[in-house]
Amino acid sequence: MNEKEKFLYDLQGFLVVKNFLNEEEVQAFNEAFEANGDKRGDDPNQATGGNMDGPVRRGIFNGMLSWEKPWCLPFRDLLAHPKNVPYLDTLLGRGWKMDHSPFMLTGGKGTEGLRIHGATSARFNGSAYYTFANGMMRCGMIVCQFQLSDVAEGDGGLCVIPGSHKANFKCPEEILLWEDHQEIVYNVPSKAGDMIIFNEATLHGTIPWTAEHERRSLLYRYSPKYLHFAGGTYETKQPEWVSELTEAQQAVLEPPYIYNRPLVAEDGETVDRPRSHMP
Ligand SMILES: O=C(O)CCC(=O)C(=O)O
Repeated sequence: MNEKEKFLYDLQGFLVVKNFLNEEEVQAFNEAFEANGDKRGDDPNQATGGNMDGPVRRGIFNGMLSWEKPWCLPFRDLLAHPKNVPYLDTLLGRGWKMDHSPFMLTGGKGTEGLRIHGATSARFNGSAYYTFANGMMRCGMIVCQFQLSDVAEGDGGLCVIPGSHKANFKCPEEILLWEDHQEIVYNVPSKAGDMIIFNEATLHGTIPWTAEHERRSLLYRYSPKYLHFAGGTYETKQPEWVSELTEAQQAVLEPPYIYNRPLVAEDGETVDRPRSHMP
């Protein structure tokens, strides 16, 4: 993570990494979703009023890490992608983990949005937070959103309120519902292959989708080694198929703990096993 990226993430509470995935990787994900179209469900999270409402439910895919081979493979390869290791090390410290099962948000024109949410700094939140101390950024859960189709500003999809990870006051309801001060809400433009990293403390949500083409955003959420945000997956034990993964991928699915933890190395394939618990 270079100095410009650190400046932008610290300032805004999110960062766009252009061309994170190459064309072949984007194609592999899109092919996997097309081959498994029958697994699409309705997102249990629904819009709750204001300008986030829309006539169509958001579509969601999940469980991709255990899809039949070869469809699960690109998703497994993304767990400890070597290009992502420096971002995760810098934002979470060494020893980060998958928070819960990755999912893909999708939907065509008319798909509803989702109310803006996020912890901010208005009160101490031990699971979704942003701190800077001793020259280091540290975050609670963060979201890596990989775009599999293009998003122009105004198309809808992910929106953020830049800088709100440091906000000290409660966000007014009418802003959360995108009814008032729309000018502070940024619908992040991005291309297929880009990665947007944002902090769960940054106010964020979904603007209803207006483009003719389908939204396709793949979300991986990571937490520091001592934390698990969302219950239900990879919280207390490894999945049955863990032996099919590389050492690094296995380390990413370890439950939260610190002592004797394998730490993903820069190559994204191997792990370091430091003797100290304070690497
Ligand atoms: O990308 C989006 O539509 C918003 C995702 C979201 O709200 C979340 O990850 O908590």
